[in-house]
Amino acid sequence: MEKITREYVLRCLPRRAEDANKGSFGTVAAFAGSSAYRGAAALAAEGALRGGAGLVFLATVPDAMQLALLRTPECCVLPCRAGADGWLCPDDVRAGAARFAPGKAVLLAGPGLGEGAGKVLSILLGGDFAWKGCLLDADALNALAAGKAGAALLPENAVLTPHPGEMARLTGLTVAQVQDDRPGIARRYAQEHRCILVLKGSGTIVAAPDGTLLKNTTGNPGLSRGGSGDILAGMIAALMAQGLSPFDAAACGVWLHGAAADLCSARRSQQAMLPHDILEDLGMLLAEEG
Ligand code: NPW
Ligand code: AMP
Ligand code: MG
Repeated sequence: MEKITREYVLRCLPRRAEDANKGSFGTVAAFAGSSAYRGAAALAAEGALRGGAGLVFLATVPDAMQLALLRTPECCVLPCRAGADGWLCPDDVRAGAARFAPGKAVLLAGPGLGEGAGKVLSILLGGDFAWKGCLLDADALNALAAGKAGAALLPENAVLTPHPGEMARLTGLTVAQVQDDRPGIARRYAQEHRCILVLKGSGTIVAAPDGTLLKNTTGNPGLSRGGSGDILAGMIAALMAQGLSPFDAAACGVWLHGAAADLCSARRSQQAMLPHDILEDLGMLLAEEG
């Protein structure tokens, strides 16, 4: 299996033309977070902003929105009440999605959505909206696995970013079985579901619908803490918004996320580094490589 190389990533990375404007770098529409998981919305939005998207819109409950805007006021708001059950209000999710012209925005859904993910996903993928691309993570994957997304159809070439626990839910296998044949399981799922499957963890695998596999070699156990995956989801969605193919965006996203984490651990230690710290290192990495 081939590895994701620095040269491949540098070849794919979007260039920012002198006469560019924010419209040149695409829009990410993130549906994330809940009162229980406020940080996940902020981290996904921040990952997308630092990943280079021209505009990042966030739909989340008010207390999570407050946190996201405190961290990154660059984030645009899709107002969303908390429903009676505490999760994102379905009517507001529909109204938020309706703001984007067909094919305009890359959809990012899942981080921190909790039990509300099924309803959210059935609206976002229910056929009323045409997304430029689609990235599903965390509870969006759990909802798919549990059949809670109703008749929602997985768009072709959607990017799915499960960790081994989520992959086990998607496939009905145990985590140990998933870990025992990571490449085979990732490839089979990508082929059967016509999606880009990113099986996270040490040596992340990126699988394409045609059976192509790539393995990542960057990253370290300093990433083994809550919030790392939420940032990765934002970074990959931002690369899709900037025009990379879903497969290239996934491969470049995992490589950059891991390479930034490697710089970060040298500066802060694997023990003390935090997921949002790596965005500082991502900036240094891109400044050097650019
Ligand atoms: P274990 O525990 O090792 O046996 P869940 P979650 C397994 C949000 N977050 N290798 C693990 O197995 C997310 O976005 C919000 C092997 C366990 O079974 C979600 O919405 C944060 N096994 C929600 O929380 C910060 C692995 O998976 C299971 C593995 C729940 O997401 C945190 C745990 O996964 C979080 O991002 C590996 N590499 N990785 C916030 N600040 O708002 C995982 N497993 O039950 O899906 O829980 O990933 O924490
Ligand atoms: P999540 O579990 O969704 O927060 O995602 C965790 C992120 O951290 C993924 O990008 C994983 O690939 C990465 N990660 C976690 N543990 C390790 C590890 N031991 N080595 C490399 N990357 C890791
Ligand atoms: Mg996660």
